Amino acid sequence: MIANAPGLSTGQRDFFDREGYLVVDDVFDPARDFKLLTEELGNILNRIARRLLEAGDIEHYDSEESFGQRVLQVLRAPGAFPAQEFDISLPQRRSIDVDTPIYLGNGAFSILTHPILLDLVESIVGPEITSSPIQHIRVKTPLSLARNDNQWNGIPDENTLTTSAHQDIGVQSADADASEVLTVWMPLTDISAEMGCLGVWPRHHRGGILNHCPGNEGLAITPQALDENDFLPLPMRAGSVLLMTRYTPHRALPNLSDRVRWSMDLRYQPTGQINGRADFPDFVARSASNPESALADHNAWRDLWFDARARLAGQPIPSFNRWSADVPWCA
Ligand SMILES: O=C(O)CCC(=O)C(=O)O
Repeated sequence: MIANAPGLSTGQRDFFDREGYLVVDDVFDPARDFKLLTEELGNILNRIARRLLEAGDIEHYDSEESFGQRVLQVLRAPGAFPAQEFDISLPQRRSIDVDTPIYLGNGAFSILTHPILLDLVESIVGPEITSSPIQHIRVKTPLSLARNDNQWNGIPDENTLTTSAHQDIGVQSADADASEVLTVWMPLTDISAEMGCLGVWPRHHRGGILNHCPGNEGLAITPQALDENDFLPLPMRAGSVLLMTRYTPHRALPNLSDRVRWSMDLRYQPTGQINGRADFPDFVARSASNPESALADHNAWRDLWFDARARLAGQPIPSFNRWSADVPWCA
C-alpha cells in the first residue's frame, strides 16, 4: 500500500480502500478545464454536420448550440452516430485501417496530464505514473433515439449500448492481472441516473476477478455473481471524478433521458507494469525519479497513436479478451 501523498486526504484514501471507489467532487472547473476539449470535439462535430448538410442527410444544424444539442441534430441523419470520431482509443471490436478515426487533440491530452488529476492518481498509484492506453471518450445518445438501421458506414451503433457490469481487470489482457491499474471516470456534462450515470457495487473489490461473459454490450459479469440490491448509482456533476480499483464491479445505467451523456474514462498504473492492451501505446505521465521521462508534448502523444494505427492497419483485430462464451457459466 502506498503512503498518502498530495491529492487525496487520508479520509478519502481510507474510503477508497474500504469501498473500492471514491467520488471526488469539483476536481475540474468544466468551463475552464474542458474548454479546449469541448471546442475540439465541437469542431469534429461541425465537420461531420457540414458533410451531412451537403449530402442532404440533415436539413438544419446550429453550430452555436451546446455540444449535446448539436449531437442530437446530427443524430437526425440516417445511420448511427459516428462515436469513434470522438474516442481517444482505437476500436477493439472492429478492424483498424490507416484512417480509422481517433480523436487525439490537446484538449484530451491536457486532461490526461492535468497536474491536479495526477495528484489524485499519485495518492493511489504512487509517484511513478504511466497513463494506460485503456481510455475512452464516450458519447452516449438517448436510447429512445436508437434505430434499427444502426450502422454508420458499416460500423455498429455503439453509442446506444449500455455498459454491462464488469470489472476493469476483466477487460484487459490477462498478462496485466498483477498491474495495479486505477480507473478514473469523469462526466463531461452533469450525468443523472436518468442520463445513464455510472454505478458501482461498493465493497466488492476484495474477492478477486469474477467470471465475465462476452455479449452484445461488451463483457458482462455473470448475473448470479452480483446482487442488484447492492448496486449504487453515482450521479455526478461535470468536473467531478470517480476513482475505482480494477476489481470494483461497475456498470452504466441506460440513457433514458432526451439528452446526450458524454464522459471520459482513463486508467493509470505504476510505471513498468504491463498495460493490458499491448498493441496500444502508454506513456509516462509523471515521474518523481526521472521528471524528464514524463511526456509533456501533445504531438508526441498523438504520434504514438498514429504509429499504432499504421502498425495495426489491415492486421487481425487485436484481442485483449480472455473470456469465451463457450463455458458453462455463460450458458
Ligand atoms: O461510461 C461508461 O458507460 C462505461 C465506463 C466504464 O465502464 C469504465 O470506464 O470502465
